[in-house]
Amino acid sequence: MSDCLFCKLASGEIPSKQIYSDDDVVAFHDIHPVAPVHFLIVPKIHVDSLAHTGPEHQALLGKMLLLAPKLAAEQGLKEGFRTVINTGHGGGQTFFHLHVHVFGGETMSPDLA
Ligand code: DGP
Repeated sequence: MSDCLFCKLASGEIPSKQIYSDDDVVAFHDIHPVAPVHFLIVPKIHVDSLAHTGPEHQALLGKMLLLAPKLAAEQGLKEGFRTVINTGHGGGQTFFHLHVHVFGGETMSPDLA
């Protein structure tokens, strides 16, 4: 996906404030944070969205979710954090490369909206 912004962010072709990288996954701070700490966990392979995953992505999805509490703790989110995966236009997704939002640093409303 040569024209995918998140592929370029994940490969480092476009710079970001990166906090984690391994062979499969990268995490970097969101450019438009909605909380004092807001980062994204992104696969290095291109997958459009959560709705485009299948059994072949089980290990990757597990790795992404297991990274959320680890990186949240490293970012100082001692009191908790929120994870969001926007999926599709109806789910508020604006960049069609799978990513997990992790944010916190202030008391979050229990409301999902
Ligand atoms: P979503 O709506 O779930 O597709 O979220 C996309 C997020 O991506 C949005 O919160 C802003 C973030 N974002 C967009 N462009 C960039 C960028 O160039 N760098 C970084 N770090 N984040 C970006």
